[in-house]
Amino acid sequence: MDIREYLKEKGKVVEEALDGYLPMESEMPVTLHKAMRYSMMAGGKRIRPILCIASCEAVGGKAKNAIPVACALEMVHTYSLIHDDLPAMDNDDLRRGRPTNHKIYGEAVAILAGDALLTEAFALLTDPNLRRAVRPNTILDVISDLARASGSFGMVGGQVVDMESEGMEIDLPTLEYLHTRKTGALILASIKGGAKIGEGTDEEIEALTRYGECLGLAFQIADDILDIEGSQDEIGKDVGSDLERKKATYPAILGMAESKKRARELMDMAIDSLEGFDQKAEPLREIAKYVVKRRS
Ligand code: GRG
Repeated sequence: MDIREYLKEKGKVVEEALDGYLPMESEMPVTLHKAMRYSMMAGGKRIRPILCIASCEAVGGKAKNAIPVACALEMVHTYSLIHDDLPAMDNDDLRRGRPTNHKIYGEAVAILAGDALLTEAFALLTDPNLRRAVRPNTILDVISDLARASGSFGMVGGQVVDMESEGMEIDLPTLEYLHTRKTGALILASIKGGAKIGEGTDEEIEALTRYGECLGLAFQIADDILDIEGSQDEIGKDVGSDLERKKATYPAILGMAESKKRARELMDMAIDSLEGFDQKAEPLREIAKYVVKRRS
């Protein structure tokens, strides 16, 4: 299969759905809604929503039912990027190839746009269409997973450990602890969310959890490598910012060659986890290869 074509096609489905779910720019409060749409509709790989849909389809579920969950995940992810770019955190000027949210709308609105996206993401998971199509307990389970993945035991917790590690020498277990939470938790929630909405069996969800854990870490290693080897055009943000901020990264701790080896090992382990799945899981296998070999 042509993974680039697949990502383009599913990305378009996600963007159309997001366009429908997000408040219109003309709706009051106009500035807030413009700021939310500015970052949401700025492109991005849409890898979390696509993983959610691919995982749902891998267990034989309907992609249509995964769409609200996929969009909620992208809203949580985009909120985290807006807040991560703020002067109080990474103080970045560029994101997704454009000026960061606070550069356009100011810090206060950027904070509130992030807050609103996080909140609206959970409102979206109570979407009436979703409630008609999927059992309420399954939806509650997905909401619980997303909340845990985003909160102090997940992404926000990982971000705090990351901030506290800046300029310090940390060991590999600490690095893996923070990345499993900062980046890995939401990626894992995307995959588990899709599998649950698709009514996967316990064994399937367990296998996909292993896939998600490996993929999340592989994604972060690839991101660390791209921060050094990518170009600004490819990654849509400034290059070398991790080094400049003395951030703990895989290349800094393991060296470049060993980091690339570790990413490939994790890719192989992710693909091996899908052994019991048929060709419906082919997109997930290809996404694992794409994540490690990507240039953007
Ligand atoms: C501020 C609560 C809070 C959390 C921040 C996700 C995050 C935690 C920070 C983002 C900074 C960063 C570079 C993290 C490393 C990996 C990562 C999440 C990269 C960005 O995700 P992509 O590559 O971005 O999927 P696109 O733009 O393609 O969606």
